[in-house]
Amino acid sequence: MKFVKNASKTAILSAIATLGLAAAAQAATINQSVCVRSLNKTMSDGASVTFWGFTSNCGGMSSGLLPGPLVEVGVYPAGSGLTDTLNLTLNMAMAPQEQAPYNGHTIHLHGADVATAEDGVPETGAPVTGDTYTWTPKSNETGSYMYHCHVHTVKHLEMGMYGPMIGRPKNTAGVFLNQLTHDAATAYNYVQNYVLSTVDPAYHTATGDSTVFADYNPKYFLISGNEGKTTAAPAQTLAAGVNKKVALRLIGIHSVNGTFSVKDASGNAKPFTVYTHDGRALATPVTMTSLDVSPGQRYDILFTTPSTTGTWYPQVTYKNLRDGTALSTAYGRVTF
Ligand SMILES: [Cu+2]
Repeated sequence: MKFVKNASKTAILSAIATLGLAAAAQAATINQSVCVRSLNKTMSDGASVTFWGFTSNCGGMSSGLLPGPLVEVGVYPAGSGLTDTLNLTLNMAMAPQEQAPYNGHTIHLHGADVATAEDGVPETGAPVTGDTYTWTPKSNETGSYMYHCHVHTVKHLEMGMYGPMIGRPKNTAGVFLNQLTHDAATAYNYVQNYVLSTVDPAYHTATGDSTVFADYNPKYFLISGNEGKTTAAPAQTLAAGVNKKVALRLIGIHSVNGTFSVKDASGNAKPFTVYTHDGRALATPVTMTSLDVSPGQRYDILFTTPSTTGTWYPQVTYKNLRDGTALSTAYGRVTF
């Protein structure tokens, strides 16, 4: 009897130790710092445009990134009681900035359900001299988000102050899943972020309340910071192989409209399935061949590459905000 009692005590202690270790591995706190640095980019016509980009490399001589570094936060299954916590810190040391009243920067976690104090909006009291922004995503916040500066947004967003932020499913052991949501049907072999943005070079030199900001005439049309003007020079590439599931996260930081499609080398549109919209799973996934992505919107889509080798071109046709006329198409490339 005594032996059994001792054994069970040992088992209980062992179980407690195991639980303690498991709990430590489950919920993560992600402490990530970014600062702001200039970068000069030579565009396809040879013109140089100055951007302000976020980077996690805050050394004095570093350059900003366009878009900023990926921020990924775990999202646990409903009912697990587990949450990851993101603490995203804006380090303002050596940041390029405008004169008052548009001095300083913030980070707005676009689409994330956060308290006003974490929202990075100066008009509702957010400091512009650096801060830490906290997001604890709920179980339904699987999908693509973005972070961006919310000071004089018309200028600072255009300057490149944005980056992708992902609410990515984790299992209860705290391991990231290669899925768009907690639905196993969203499993993928490959995933890429397609950050959509546009550039009106006049906005990059104008400051304050310049009348330049009264109109928007974009000249460059980007996917993840690159122009990708032709299928031969795509903005981003993926070597996927045949019969693979490819997920693309469409993150609309552009200031015009955009239509996304996936076409083969002959220009035939290929079907893809939309699983999430604006950082939430769709109740019913939708399969389509053309998807409009408006400024601020995000969609996560999946397609399966064919069983024979070839090339498809995921692409975005940017369109005039007022009348919908096509402005330019930016291409990606997936080989299989
Ligand atoms: Cu800013």
